[in-house]
Amino acid sequence: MTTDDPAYQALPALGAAPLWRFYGNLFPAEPRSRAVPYRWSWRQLRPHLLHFSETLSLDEAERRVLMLVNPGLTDPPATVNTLYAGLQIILPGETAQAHRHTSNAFRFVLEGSGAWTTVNGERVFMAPGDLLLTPGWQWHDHTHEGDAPMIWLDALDYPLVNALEAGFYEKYDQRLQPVTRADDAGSRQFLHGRLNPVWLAQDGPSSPVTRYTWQETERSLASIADTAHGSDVDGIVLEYTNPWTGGPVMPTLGCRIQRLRPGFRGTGRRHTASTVFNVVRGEGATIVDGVRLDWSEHDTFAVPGWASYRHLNGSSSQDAVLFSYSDEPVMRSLGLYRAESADPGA
Ligand code: GTQ
Repeated sequence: MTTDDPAYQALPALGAAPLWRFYGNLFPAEPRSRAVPYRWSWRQLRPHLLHFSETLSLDEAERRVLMLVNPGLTDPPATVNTLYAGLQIILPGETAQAHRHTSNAFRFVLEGSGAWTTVNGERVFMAPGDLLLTPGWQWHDHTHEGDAPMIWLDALDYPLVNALEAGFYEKYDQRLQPVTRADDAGSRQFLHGRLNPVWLAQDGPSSPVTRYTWQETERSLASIADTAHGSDVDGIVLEYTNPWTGGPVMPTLGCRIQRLRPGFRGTGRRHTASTVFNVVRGEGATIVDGVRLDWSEHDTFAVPGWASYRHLNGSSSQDAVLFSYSDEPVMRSLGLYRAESADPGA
């Protein structure tokens, strides 16, 4: 059969296609992410965030956010294949409209204090390093009553949810929802994640901890410092957990914090999960498929699925601390998680 066999031309109109011409792309020997390794510079992006905070009101924008768009994933915009990251800024005196969506979301606070997010009637307060959850379909609005701009990293799973054609969105009929629960109730009720309230029952697939405070996170990192070597790949790495299950904080998103000791040079690895990192402190580099991503405080960087990577702490005297989130829970629950040692080169 030759390539100009006229029978090929008849197929599209009949809603058919020859599998043998698509086979290699449909069943690749291994995943090839369209996402590329990339680093978003905090130092370069922050002035643009401040600019838009002065020129664009929150009546003109539902949220004032710069999306962190992977050069390989521009339409629809995403940061890695299944996940999104954005930098959000809110000024003192501002409020952001209450809404909800089926996408799971969280905030990781970078700068400022005095803001809170109200999530299903509970005010959840923010300080740098705090992780605040907004599980799917929970109403959320933001208010800032501090005295300087507040900036945080937003993460959502909308690339995945939209690919699954399960995206729903609804605006609340007032700008802000009423407060119906005690402030920070979710994090206070489950403070340790080891002493759980007996009168409550698991409600939904996500963690009931609305706020994982930096204070607790840092205490956990410090308390383990002289007891463990950690992983050769990731150093001392801790997973934020759902106290009901011990599993990830949300069904589509797992969050971690890791400390790379001074001079740390990680071994290489790859896994099917796609990961986004944010640098809490320190400086260093992550080599991803031969590309060197140099990072310093508050930078964000992307490690696509099945890309080989290794982390390097650039300092011989200071720790580096990285926050990260990935779609590992999705990969695991679907039986698609694979991981192996791999040398990223360079
Ligand atoms: O703050 O609710 O970056 O709904 C994207 C979508 C932030 C938010 C984003 C959102 C939000």
